[in-house]
Amino acid sequence: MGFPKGFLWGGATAANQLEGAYNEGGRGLANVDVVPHGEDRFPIITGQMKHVDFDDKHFYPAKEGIDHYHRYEEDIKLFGEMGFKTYRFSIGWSRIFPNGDELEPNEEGLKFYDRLIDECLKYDIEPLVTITHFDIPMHLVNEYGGWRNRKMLEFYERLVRTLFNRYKGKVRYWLTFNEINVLLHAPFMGAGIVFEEGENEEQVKYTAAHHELMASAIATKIAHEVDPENMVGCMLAAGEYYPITPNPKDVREAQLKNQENYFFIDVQSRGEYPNYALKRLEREGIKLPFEEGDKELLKENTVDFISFSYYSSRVAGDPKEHEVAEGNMLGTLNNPYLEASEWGWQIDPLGFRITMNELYDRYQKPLFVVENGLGAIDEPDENGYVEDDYRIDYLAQHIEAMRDAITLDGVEMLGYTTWGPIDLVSASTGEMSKRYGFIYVDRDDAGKGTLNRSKKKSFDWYKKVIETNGEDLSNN
Ligand code: BGP
Repeated sequence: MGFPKGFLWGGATAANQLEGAYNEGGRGLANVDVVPHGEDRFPIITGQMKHVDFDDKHFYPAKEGIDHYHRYEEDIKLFGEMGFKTYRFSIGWSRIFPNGDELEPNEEGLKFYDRLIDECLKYDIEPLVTITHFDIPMHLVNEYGGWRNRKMLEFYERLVRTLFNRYKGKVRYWLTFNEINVLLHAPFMGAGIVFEEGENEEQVKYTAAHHELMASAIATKIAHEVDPENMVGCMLAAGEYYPITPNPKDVREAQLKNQENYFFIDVQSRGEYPNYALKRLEREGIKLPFEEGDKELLKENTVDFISFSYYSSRVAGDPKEHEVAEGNMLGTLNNPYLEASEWGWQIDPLGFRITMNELYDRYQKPLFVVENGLGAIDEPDENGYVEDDYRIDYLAQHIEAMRDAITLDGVEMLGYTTWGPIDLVSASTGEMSKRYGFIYVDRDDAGKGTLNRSKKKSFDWYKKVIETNGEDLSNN
């Protein structure tokens, strides 16, 4: 007994990390366009440094991405060759509504996604669409302050209505917000927030959180009205926090960290704010901007499935007493039992199974793994071929853990999409050298290279995994 019949194997990407063509087809500027590669990236994505336009000092990798906008046919063909059952991609909001507050969509932007979706369907690939993956039209940031403003609900509603109507019968699986909990850790990327000096940042973040949660419920409502066949999911940056020791203080700390993340999914899946959050926010003097009807809307429009990304587990405890691990947007201590990637992300396949169990126990809804993978440095030969056994190892161990969760623990699972089946720009660092793909893309961190695509060793390996529905994970 292995993976269920019809299990959706595939890969996942995000518009701003691969499309490029940032000023073509009538597209407007987006927050993610102006986020550079280099040391300023972190203060910018966290909203600490105001940087809302291009300058000459920085390199902006999203401008060209990997030029998928012009090469999507070649890319989807390669996904088809691997036998993808699904492809997760995101919509560039500013392609559809260049400023975000127009009344009518940009037809040329929609035409691009028409072609992309038709290309998927040609290879029997089920599209899995993320409505927003860390992107907001820049005009909405400048004019309205991003998701701190309730006006965003109106703009988002117009976007989703357009998409659900246009792709009715073609797209069934939708995700409202990528890694919604990341808005607490990277508020410019997750919610278009730039902090004003001296303002209460927690208040701003939870105001934006309420607005995104409301927007997600509105989208779920409309999706079901337009087509009852639509399946809407929330999306969590997952990875269970372990306590660093059995000291109850550490266990409590891990519980709090987990609650901070589950908070979003609790609302999206159960339809109400959890008591632990209401009490904590009240204690901290943070006011949730509830308006009449919000409670009912949240309650009546819960998601159909729970999707999540998983790269690593995390460890909680006192950072003054224990070593802190590097390289993660959501902070963690070092786990002495685990090896780490070149970027310091700790590798924990059993943690994957633990996380799936936690999520399934908590929500009792089908899960969908929509990101998992290893960011690593690849060294291609002269033909662009990479012997990426390290990537195969990582993925095989995680797929095995997922199989255990399904077959031994009874976790209900819809599918699995690896992150970045084709090399693309890293969200946290802006690098190209942090590669996840089965397909190598000739481009470096400074934007040099032919952009040629070539298959890595993992390409044929993943093809075999899909062909055997996860039975054969061997590397030979
Ligand atoms: C998730 C994001 C993706 C993606 C991935 C890998 O947080 O949803 O957009 O990029 O992580 O992270 P990175 O690109 O920073 O290595």
